[in-house]
Amino acid sequence: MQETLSTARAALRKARKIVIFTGAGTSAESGIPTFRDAMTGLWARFSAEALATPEAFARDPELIWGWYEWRRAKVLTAEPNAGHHAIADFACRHGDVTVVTQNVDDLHERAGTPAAIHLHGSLFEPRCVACHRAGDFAVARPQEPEGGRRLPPPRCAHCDGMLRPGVVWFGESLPGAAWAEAMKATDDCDALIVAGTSALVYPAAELPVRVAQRGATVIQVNPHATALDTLAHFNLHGPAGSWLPRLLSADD
Ligand code: BJW
Ligand code: ZN
Repeated sequence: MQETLSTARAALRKARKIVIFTGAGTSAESGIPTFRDAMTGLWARFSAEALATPEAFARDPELIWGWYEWRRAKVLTAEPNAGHHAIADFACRHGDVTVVTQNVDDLHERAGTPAAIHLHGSLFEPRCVACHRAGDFAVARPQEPEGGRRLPPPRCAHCDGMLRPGVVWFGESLPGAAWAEAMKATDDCDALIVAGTSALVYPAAELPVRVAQRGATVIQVNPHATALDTLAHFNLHGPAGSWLPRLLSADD
């Protein structure tokens, strides 16, 4: 693995434009469960795929709002880990790095990454289902019961419509500007680092595939096998909090 690391670092040194593409595994060491981790408490009998849909919210808004408030509370009390910090330091040091994330938390920003592109929205930007204006959380809610609870969504200050989480659910389009920017950066880059994603969800999972298909370098960081293993030039098998600092450090 040491040799893989050295060769991957050498490839990065040669790259002018770099994209770092992250998924839920990047925040796992901050104590945020990944999307496909088994759920507990009120949500134990559901899969996340079944809850992250417009249909689930329409059917039972209190269940879905409660799930997102429980997750927002977890993020509010979490701290960025060594992987987030390594990415932020590298992005600030290097001339041309674009960070693209599928994560709905704000841990890249809190680690100091200047402008992460969020493909799947944010836990912190609710909006009105009726007039689509940005809304406010009724309460800061840093604490939620461990098992979670049902919660009624707050109402829009403008039209009294129901607020929904500002995330991208299955069957919904990705935010156009974020997707265009992510595609442009990946189509232009010399190397892409993909960390902590199962690469199962499209269209986001297309990004590393496009880079590999045109022959640019793909470096993957993940403790488990993914669909990208055969496609990546370098596979660093292990946690992002250990590998990213070693991959991205300034030391020779
Ligand atoms: C560690 C670690 C450590 C652990 N260190 N690593 C083409 C083919 C097939 C299907 C489709 C297709 N195109 C579109 C679709 C449908 C669908 C889709 O992709 N379905 C798949 C499940 C098959 N896509 C969509 O619906 C998208 N919209 C769309 O395409 O619009 C156009 C359209 C409209 C209508 C019809 C057709 C097309 C929207 C996708 C939105 C995804 N949103 C979610 C939820 C966000 C809100 C929320 O969080 O609740 O985004 S789904 C969920 O998955 C979330 C994540 O961002 C995303 C990716 O998950 P991620 O990050 O990879 O997490 P995990 O948990 O899967 O993996 C964690 C990884 O970390 C693992 O590999 C671990 O090993 C690793 N790990 N510890 C490093 N310490
Ligand atoms: Zn409204």
